[in-house]
Amino acid sequence: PEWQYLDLMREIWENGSERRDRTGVGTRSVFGTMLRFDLVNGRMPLLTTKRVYWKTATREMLWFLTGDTNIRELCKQNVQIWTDWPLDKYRRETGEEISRDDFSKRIVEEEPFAARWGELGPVYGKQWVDWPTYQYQPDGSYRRGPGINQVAEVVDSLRNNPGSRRHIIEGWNVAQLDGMALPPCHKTYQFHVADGRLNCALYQRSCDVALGLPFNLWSAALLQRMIAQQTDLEPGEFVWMGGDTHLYLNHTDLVEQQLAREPVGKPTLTIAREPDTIFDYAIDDFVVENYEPQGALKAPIAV
Ligand code: THF
Repeated sequence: PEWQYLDLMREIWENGSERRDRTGVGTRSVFGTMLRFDLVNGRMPLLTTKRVYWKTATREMLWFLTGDTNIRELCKQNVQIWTDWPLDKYRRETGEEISRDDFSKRIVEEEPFAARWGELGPVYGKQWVDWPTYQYQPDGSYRRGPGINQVAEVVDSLRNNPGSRRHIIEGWNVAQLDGMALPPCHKTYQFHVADGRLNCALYQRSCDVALGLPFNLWSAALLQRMIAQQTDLEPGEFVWMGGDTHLYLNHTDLVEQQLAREPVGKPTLTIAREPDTIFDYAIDDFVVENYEPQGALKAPIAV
């Protein structure tokens, strides 16, 4: 299964179209791609050709499920994968040359600073568990209605109506895109029940194959595993679909080193306990075994 990832990486590097992108770094890109993984026997799409910080990705997923959109709780756990966006904004608006470590420290130690500078806008977590609604009044005005918890609703619909073709969690709230630090990349999750197994498809509109995709694959399969546990289904297939699937031109070293490696071993995930709801998981519930990856490969993130 990991070969699919390496083949995709090679295909983009060798045959992708060079495009200028939002970040100005430049990419090689292929449009419309698919990877499939079978999650039987605890198997997970966790790459072994480099070390993937699956705990970091797991903390991020648990943070999404709380509905939080401020980086403070991530920074407290020393998860810095979202810090660069608020940091960039802070530097642009204040002109101050603060380091990432110092910025993260202020976010953790100073609540008002976090409130002012740590907010990402209505990104994933907000849309997933509190999608805003509007109730239109007879005079054409509207009031805010109660938010929709899409995650809870999907767990319910999987339990009560497994044959439905509408088990969807959507991040792309058109009306709120301009308030988000970054519009959602992994934007649509669809779940599907067949033969007692829970399948999941993820559509990702834009994918940083070298830095983002290893995290995205792990995280989506993790969500699938948690939902399968909550609905008493066996984990089935995980299907990943990419729109603009790209490699940044400054990731050459990572790509060349990773393509020279071969997958080793079959890592598995066990969930140590069954929490009461999908919102009650904790980091220590997740046990990864047989994970002996090759060394980490560092590359700069495009902001
Ligand atoms: N923007 C870009 N350009 N790439 C992305 O992958 C990406 N994301 C999220 C939002 N915007 C993105 C953020 N997720 C890392 C991993 C995932 C991220 C952001 C950064 C990263 O730097 N990973 C390093 C270090 C990890 C660590 O030290 O913990 C790595 O080696 O994997 C994709 O959704």
